Amino acid sequence: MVTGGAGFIGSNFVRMVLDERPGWQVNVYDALTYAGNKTNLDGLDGQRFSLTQADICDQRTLDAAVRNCDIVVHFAAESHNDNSLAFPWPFVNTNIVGTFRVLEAIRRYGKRLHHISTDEVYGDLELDDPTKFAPDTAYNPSSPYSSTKASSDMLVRAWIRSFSIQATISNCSNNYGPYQHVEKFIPRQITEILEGRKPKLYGHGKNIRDWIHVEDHCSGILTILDKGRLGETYLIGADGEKSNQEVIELILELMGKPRDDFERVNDRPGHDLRYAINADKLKHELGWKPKYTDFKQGLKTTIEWYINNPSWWKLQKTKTEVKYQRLGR
Ligand code: NAD
Ligand code: TDX
Repeated sequence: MVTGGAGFIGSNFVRMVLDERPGWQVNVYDALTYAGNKTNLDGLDGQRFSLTQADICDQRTLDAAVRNCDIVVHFAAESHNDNSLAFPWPFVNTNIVGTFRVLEAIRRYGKRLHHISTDEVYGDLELDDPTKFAPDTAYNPSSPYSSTKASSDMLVRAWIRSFSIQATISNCSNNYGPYQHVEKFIPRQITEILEGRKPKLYGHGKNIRDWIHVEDHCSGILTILDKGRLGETYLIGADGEKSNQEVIELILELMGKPRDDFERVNDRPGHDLRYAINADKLKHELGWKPKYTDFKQGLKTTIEWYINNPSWWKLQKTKTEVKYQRLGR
């Protein structure tokens, strides 16, 4: 069972599972919020795939779905920092209360859980800090989004210790690739250019994110499901640190525009400066390694996906830019 399986990473994960695990059945459990899209799951094998459209906060429906599965991979979340600054409540509700509901269902029916989290729970690093986030780094979240994800991780840890549920956690860095909502940095810039506008860089643009292709995140999760030790936390990252300005310049170059053809817009309040992941535990203990080590190439194929799929993003684009206009970003 994959909660949030109609979203960006969840739908990529479902596709990978159905391709690579011929004996597995997948039930996507997703409320189809503004971020979930049924068409992300178009064309999947109807014999091995089903969709339950429901909220993780609805304990009855959730219990019925969990009772019928072996493993829950829990992606469902409110996932966008800018939204969390404008309207924090859905983040508290889905990310904290919703994860509590998932944990109670897991406890009741004795199932295995893998909880999907983020590197943002660790706060941010200075640009010149030689250390990276590791599994023993102290939690220090900054935004309503990251603090609710940190809270959800704490609940999972407590349920592991107090109730001996069978669970693992992964904290991954910034993903990019096909099917990412256009509210997020990379698809927003690609689609701004495709609509004849300039990319939008927040503040000074020196902020660093540690980019990983979504398929590498998904293969990391599968590795943890196959070989991960119960009760453990694994960090997933592919050594992809780039400043936001560098990424915008690369997108412009790949789309045949001058590298300085972008605008600077208002900064995000409380904007984290830098994230960086040390994924040694996953690499050395479980033998995982990323496939997409050439960021420029991964970005090129991502740009091609957005060029080839305007009907997928046009409607969400209009709504998203109305939201950004209100925020002055
Ligand atoms: P997304 O916003 O694209 O998808 C979230 C999905 O969850 C959507 O399909 C939505 O309909 C569903 N959902 C939201 N609230 C729900 C609810 N109450 N009940 C049921 N379904 C609900 O998000 P994403 O980028 O695919 O992120 C997935 C997970 O990965 C999240 O937990 C996020 O914190 C984590 N993560 C994301 C990144 C990243 O770079 N995008 C990096 C690390 C970790
Ligand atoms: O238009 C923009 N211009 C800009 O400069 C947008 C949308 C963003 N930015 C900056 C803000 C960040 O420094 O780009 C960086 C990346 O922004 P987002 O795509 O919003 O990602 P981030 O806030 O880093 O969080 C992401 O990574 C960790 C995901 O959205 C989270 O779900 C994940 O947990």
